Amino acid sequence: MADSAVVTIDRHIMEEERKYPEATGALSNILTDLALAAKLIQREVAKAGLVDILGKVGRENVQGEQVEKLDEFAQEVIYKSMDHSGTLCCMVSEEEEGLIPIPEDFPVGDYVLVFDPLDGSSNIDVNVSIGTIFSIYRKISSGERGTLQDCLQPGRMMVAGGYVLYGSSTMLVYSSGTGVHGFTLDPSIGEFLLSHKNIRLPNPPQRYYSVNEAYFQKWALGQQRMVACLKGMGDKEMQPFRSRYIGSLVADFHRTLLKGGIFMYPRDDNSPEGKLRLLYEAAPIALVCEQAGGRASDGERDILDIIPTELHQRTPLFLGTREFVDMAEEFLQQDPDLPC
Ligand code: AHM
Ligand code: MG
Repeated sequence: MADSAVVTIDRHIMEEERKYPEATGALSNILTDLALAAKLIQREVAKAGLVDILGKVGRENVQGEQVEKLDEFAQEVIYKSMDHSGTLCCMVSEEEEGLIPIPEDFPVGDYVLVFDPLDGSSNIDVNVSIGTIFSIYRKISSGERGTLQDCLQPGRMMVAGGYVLYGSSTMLVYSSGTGVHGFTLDPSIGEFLLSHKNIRLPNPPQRYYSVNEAYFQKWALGQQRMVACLKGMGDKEMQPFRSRYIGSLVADFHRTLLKGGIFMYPRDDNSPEGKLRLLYEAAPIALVCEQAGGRASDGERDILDIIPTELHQRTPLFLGTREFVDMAEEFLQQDPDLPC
């Protein structure tokens, strides 16, 4: 690929596919369809302040949370963009309780799409960045149509994963296991253009920590001790970190990817398993993080090694610069009374 060339996402996906002569083109089709869905969602997100699309629908999703209208729109757009291409055997979404079958009258394929159509939805009506998170797995069951077994695969089996960030610009960032590629939507031509080649977490990183400290009292002592130490309140001399927290995973991670630091959503007394969902949120972000040279852990093991047992399983999440995630694991495993 010539360095000076303007590379659209379609061209990039095609050029990636050519590296694998045995590729059928199905994965490329899925990524291309996802990019189209992202543009449709972006168009509505950008209009959110203009039209009467805001406000709650007045019912709860399977997580027991209020569903925003844009969530429903994003869910529908992704489903409709992906249901007919003959590349997927089923889908699962954070917004739906069970497996989403491909309609009987459409052909099926060998891949599973796992997605969170619009994450960080509490930020929609305050003009703060939100995102779509996706991952793609190969079907492993013998049947033609997907089963739960196809959806409950560890992140290490992921074929591709990534996210779309609806921020001051719209970006699509993904990895299919050969590095991380970032594309920015040029609204004047409606194309995602390759803007961030082979993204790596910076070294040296910014010393940023990102966590919702309102839950401090509900954390385990090791977690409390770690954050106190990051603020420079420990006994040892440690250059204090700075704090950044948006409350929108895609945006908090995207900053971590480009600047370095650590993002944490630990378990607490109210959420003993953490809040974030392993399949829809943690695993795809973990793939991008690892592929960019970072680490993603639940405090004890790599997120990508966890074998899910339930579609809506939650997990604690620590991710970002490798040495900071290692440090978090040490804090969580040490005697909380130790000085830092
Ligand atoms: P959602 O799936 O309901 O949008 O919730 C997920 C979001 C993440 O984007 C973010 O990291 C987290 O919830 C913020 O939670 P909190 O408000 O507890 O800090
Ligand atoms: Mg979510």
